[in-house]
Amino acid sequence: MDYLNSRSSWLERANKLKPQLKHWTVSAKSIVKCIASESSWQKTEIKVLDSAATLKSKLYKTGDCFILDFGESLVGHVRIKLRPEGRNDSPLRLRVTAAEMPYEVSADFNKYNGSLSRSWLQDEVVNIDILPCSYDFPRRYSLRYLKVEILAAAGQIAFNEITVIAEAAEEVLPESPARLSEINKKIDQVALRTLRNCMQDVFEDGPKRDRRLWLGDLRLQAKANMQSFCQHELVERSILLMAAATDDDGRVPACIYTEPDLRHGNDLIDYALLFSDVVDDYVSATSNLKLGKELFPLVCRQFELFRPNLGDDGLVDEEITGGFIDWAQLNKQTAMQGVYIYSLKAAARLAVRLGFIDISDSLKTEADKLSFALKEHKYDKRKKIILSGPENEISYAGQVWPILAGVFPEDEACDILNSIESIPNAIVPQTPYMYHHLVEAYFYAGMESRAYDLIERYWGGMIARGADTFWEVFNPADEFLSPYRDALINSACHAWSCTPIYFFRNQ
Ligand code: RAM
Repeated sequence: MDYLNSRSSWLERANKLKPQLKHWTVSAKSIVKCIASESSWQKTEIKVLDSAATLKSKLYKTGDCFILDFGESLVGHVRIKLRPEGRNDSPLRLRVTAAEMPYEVSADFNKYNGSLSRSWLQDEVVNIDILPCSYDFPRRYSLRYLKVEILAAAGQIAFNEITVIAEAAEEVLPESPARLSEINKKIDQVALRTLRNCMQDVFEDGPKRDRRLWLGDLRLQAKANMQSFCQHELVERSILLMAAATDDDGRVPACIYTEPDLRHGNDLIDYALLFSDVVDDYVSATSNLKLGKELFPLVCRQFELFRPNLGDDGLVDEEITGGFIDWAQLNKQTAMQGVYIYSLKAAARLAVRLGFIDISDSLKTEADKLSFALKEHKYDKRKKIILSGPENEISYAGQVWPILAGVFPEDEACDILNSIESIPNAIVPQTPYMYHHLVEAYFYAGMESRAYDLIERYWGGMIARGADTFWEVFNPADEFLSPYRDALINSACHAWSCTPIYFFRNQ
């Protein structure tokens, strides 16, 4: 396992590719208030009270509070310039709450009851000893709104200016293709902002949470980036970091921590398999065959680690665990079978690029064997539906992944995607990650107009509910849905939602 010895050199090279972040200053646009509204998303509506330019002439005292809207979702540091009016003999105590969503800015964080740490929520209490001053908050926030509460002041306080010093590896959003409809241009720009705000030292999954590199998110970000910002060095850095964090068994992590030192985070077997697709996309975009050759053994190692999950019948274990697929209660057998075949085929493509023809052939043979087994044992030919696990469960994920893996020809894939619509209890996608794959399956099956309809309905649906970056979780029928038991912790600028960029330019 030679590649284990390469880990330190991969890390060194990744460090050299650290991007110089761009910084720009954005002033608050309006002073707003939140009102409870049954007809608004998450029951919260934003009403504009005044232009933010009027802020410097307003005076605030202990107990006062105001909310600013920056007019756009940003990632960066908040800067507050303030001056005392009248008595100035004590420190000033403020609480600020940075929020991505209207609901977040109005909620009481003390009632937070989610499964992830409360510390992800973006509020802070600060004591400012000397006034007047310009104060930069040390923590980086992902925000559109900022609530400022004056907890204790000697006299009155005026805020001369409140700005965000925004930061990301890119600043300017590329233009949308001219041929797109107005709504698709809007979707594209929101998707570009989502991707831009996640492009930091690495491709983060979400700049509010988890603020780190996940392989499944990286795969989609890299596809979108390849068609838009073309920041290949950030992709290379992210791939090298993933490879450098491989454990002693040769397992590529599902996520990594880069600070204070590189650490291997969680493991997810589907993400590890999809490493082949990430590397293949990168090599195809950059022709960097040298890196492809270095990483190829690691790509193949993920398959070796996965193979104990296969039975003699060529099927993935029917109760397989350890894969992500989607945030849904789901039997993952056939989805994982699809991911495995898809990943083998990506590695076979990569092998051809690298000139490893024999290896490519044997990867394809394995993929064909598993495709045959799936069709033989888990496909209801009459109903045109793929069944998963001991209970023959039917889910979108269980159809979509085998379709993307090329197990079925285009017309049959189309039949399958039509059949599942008439099955009342089929398990539906829960996240933009799974919706991305459903859209891709529609394109594969030649169902272009269905693909565009879904983009317009789902991603356009977020815009209709106020989004200017796309969310981690979106189910129009369940506005407080959260994989973490409390929607306050959801991320509203989430990498895996940025892929309309890719569809609009790739199809
Ligand atoms: C969450 C994040 C991330 C995703 C993993 C599986 O922590 O949303 O984007 O890849 O789950």
